[in-house]
Amino acid sequence: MSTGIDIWGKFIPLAEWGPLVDEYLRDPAKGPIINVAPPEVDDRPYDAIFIGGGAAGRFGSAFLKARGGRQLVIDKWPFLGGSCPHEACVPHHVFSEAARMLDYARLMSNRYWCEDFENVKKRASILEIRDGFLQSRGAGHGVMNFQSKEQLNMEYILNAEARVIDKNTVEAAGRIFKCRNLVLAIGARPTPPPIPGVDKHGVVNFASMLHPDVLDFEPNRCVIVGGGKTAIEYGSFFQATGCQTTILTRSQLMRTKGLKHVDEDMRRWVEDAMKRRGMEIIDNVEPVEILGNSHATGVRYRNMTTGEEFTAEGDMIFLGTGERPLSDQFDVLGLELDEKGHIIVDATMQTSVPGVYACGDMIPGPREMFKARKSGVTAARNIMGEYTEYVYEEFPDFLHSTYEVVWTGLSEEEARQQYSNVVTIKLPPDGVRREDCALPVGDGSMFFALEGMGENGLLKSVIDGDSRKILGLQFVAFGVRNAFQYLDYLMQKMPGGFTADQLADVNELFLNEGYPQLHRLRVGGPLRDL
Ligand code: COM
Repeated sequence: MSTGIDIWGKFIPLAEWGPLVDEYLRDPAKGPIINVAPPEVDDRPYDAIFIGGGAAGRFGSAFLKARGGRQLVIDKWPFLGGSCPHEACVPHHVFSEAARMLDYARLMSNRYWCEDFENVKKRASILEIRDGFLQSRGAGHGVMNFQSKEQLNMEYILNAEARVIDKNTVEAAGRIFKCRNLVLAIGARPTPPPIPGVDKHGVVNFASMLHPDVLDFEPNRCVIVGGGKTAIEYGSFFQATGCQTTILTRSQLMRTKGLKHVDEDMRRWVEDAMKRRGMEIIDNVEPVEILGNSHATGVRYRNMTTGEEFTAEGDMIFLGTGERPLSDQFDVLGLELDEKGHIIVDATMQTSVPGVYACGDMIPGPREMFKARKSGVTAARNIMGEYTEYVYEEFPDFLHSTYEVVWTGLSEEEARQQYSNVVTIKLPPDGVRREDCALPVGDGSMFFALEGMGENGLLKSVIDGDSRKILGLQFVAFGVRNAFQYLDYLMQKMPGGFTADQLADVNELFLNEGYPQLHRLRVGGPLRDL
C-alpha cells in the first residue's frame, strides 16, 4: 500500500477535491490522505479522536475544535460526511425528487409544455438516474473535505482504517496517536434478513444498488422485502420510474417498529396514494425464500395468519430490512452492547467505559441525521468539560413516498388516550371526498389542484380543546418539512406548549399549506373540529 499524501498546510481548491476523492474511490490502494498538524504546530495530545467522520464525527469534531480542543477524525472512506452523501440521504433525496418529478410527468403528460410521457416516453431508467448521481457524487464529497479542512480547521486522516489499541491509543496510516477520549462513530450497515437466496444476483439494498457491478441491469419488476421508511421511499421511486413494484411487509405500512406517533388518517392517505399509483402492498406476510437460479426471479412469502404461501415475481429484489451497528470492531474495549449490537451510552453519550463515547447510528434510537449530529456535539461538549445531556426520545419525523410525509407530536389516536377534549382540524375535512377538495394546496402541489384534484395532499392538526395546546401535526404534500422542524421545536420548548392561538398568530407567507390561516379561522371561541 502507498504511504498516501500529506496535505497539511497545502491548499486544495474546492474544485479539485471532487475529482481527487473519485480517484481514491476508484483506487483505494492509493493510501491515506493525511491532514495532521506536525508537533511544531501543535504538540498537545488529542482531546478526542473520532473514529468515523460521518455526521456524528464531523459535527463533534467541528464543535470540539471550536471550543479550543484538539481533535483528530479518522475515516476509512476518502471523504468526510459518511454514508449520507455517499449512499444514504443524498441518493435517497435524488431518487425521491425523481419520483416526485415523474409523478408530475404523468399528471401533466401531453398538457401545457409537457411531452407525452404516458404514451411515448412511458418510463424512466433507474440505472440512468443512479449513474447521474454517481457522476456528481464527488462534488458533495469534495465540499465535506474542503469545509472541514479550510473552514473548520479539523485534523483528519482519510482512506485509512483506524485500529483501536486501547481507549487512549489508536493506530492509523502507520502511526500511533494518543488521546484523552475516544469517540466511536462508524455507523451501521444494512443486514440481510435470514432467508435463503439473499446472495443471488438481482438482490440489492439501498447501498449495493449504487454499485454498477451489483445492479447491472435495468429492472422491470421489483419486489421489496420490508415495510419501513426505506421500503416506502425506494419502492415509490421504483414504481414512479415505471418498474412495477410490490411491497411485502409483516406490519402495515408505517406501522413498523421504527416509526412512532403515526396518525391513522395520514398513514391511510399515504398507503392509498401509493396504491393509486399502481403499487401492490401486501401486509401480514413474511418472506420465505428468494427464488431463481443464479438470478432472482421473485420471492416466496407466507401469510402470517393462514400459513398459505404465494409468489411475488420480480427481477430485482430490494431488501429494506434494517441495519446493524458496526460495533464488533471495538471488541477490544469491552463495551456494553444491546441485543442488536448498539453501544449503550448514558445521556452524555459516554459508554460503559469512561473516556469512550459513542454516537450516531452506533447507539440506539432513530437512525436520523439530527441524532447523529447532536449526539456527536453532545460528546464533544462533555469532553470539553461542559456537562450536557441529550435525550432523543421525541422528534419530528418524515419520509418520502412520491410526497413529503411529515409529522410531529401525537397522533389523533394517542391524543384521545391522554386527553378528553381532542379537537382536529383537517383538510380534506371528514365527510368530503378528497377528489372534490382543492385544499390543502401550496408550494409544489398547485398543479395537482389544477389537474389532479384529490392528489393535492392532507393536512391535520390535533389540539387539546381545553388548554388549546397543539398536540400533533401531520402533513402529506410538499414544502412543509422545513416548517415542521421549527413547529416541533416550538411545541417542545414553549413553556406550557405551543397553542392554536399562537399558531394562528403566525404571519403566513401565503399561499402555503394552511396551518396558520385554518387555526385563525377557529380560535375566536371554544375550539371545535373543522
Ligand atoms: C451531510 C454530511 S451530507 S454532514 O452531516 O455534514 O457531515
